[in-house]
Amino acid sequence: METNEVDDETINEKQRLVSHGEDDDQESEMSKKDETLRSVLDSDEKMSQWGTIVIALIVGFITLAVFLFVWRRGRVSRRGICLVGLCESGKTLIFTQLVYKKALESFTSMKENVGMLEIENKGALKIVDVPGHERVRQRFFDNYKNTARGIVFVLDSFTLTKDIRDVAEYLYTVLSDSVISANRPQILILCNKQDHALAKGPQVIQSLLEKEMNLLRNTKTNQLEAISEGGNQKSYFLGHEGKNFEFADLLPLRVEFAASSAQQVEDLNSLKSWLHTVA
Ligand SMILES: Nc1nc2c(ncn2[C@@H]2O[C@H](COP(=O)(O)OP(=O)(O)OP(=O)(O)O)[C@@H](O)[C@H]2O)c(=O)[nH]1
Ligand SMILES: [Mg+2]
Repeated sequence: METNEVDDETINEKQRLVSHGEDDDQESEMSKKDETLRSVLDSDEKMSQWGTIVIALIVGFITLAVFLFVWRRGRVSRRGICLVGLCESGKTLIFTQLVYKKALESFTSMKENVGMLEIENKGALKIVDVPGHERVRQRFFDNYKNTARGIVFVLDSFTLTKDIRDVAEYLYTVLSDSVISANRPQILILCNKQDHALAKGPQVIQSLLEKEMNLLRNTKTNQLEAISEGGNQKSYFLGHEGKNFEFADLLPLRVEFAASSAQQVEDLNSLKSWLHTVA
């Protein structure tokens, strides 16, 4: 009798152990399934993150491509070179030397001259001689400034000391023009009439102009402050505040200086090499 009871207990214990073992198996299977599900979900999440990154990259790339296309088209379509400067500085003589390859005597221009100049390996540039007369120069400049790839500001290196105020005024107007600030054509200040014995050289002219532009900037800022407190004086301000005016501070607008004499075509070589880099 006793032996039978012990046997029953042993069997029960065995059955309990077996069923416990089955529970463990089921649990571990469940946790395995959980893990698999989690890893599937994780990989789905990673995939969707990658998808977002790839889409963002594609959108960024397309935006950049469109921007570059529009920018390049704008630059390529701008093939104009505007010759500006006071009356008698020599713009028309420079124009005839470049376009017609000869020196033609001219009178004060009241309208623009336009001609094409082929630049080796770079295509043609449209040269525009803008009259210097005060009454008409702004109108003609406005007509051509949008297409300007470069601006040549011509000055008479002999009469500069006498005309410095007028030269600086006109130069200031050109450099602070909103279209010029936006398109940033290359600027060359051409110190013409170097054949004159008393002509000043480009370095002296640069420092004289910087001093004059500095005075002019102070006058303009004071005038604007008097007119409107906190008005749009920013658009007239050239260079860095709290520092004397320097052409180098106009960057990214690049302003260079060169010397020339328009009577002989070979004395226009510095202008020609500048045109070659700009084209
Ligand atoms: N000695 C000398 N004379 C020059 C030089 N460049 C121009 N001239 C003379 O200066 C005078 C004026 O030249 P223009 O080319 O007509 O001047 P501009 O800048 O077109 O003047 P506007 O049409 O009034 O704006 C002419 O008699 C030219 O022959 C130069 O480099 N040296
Ligand atoms: Mg002229």
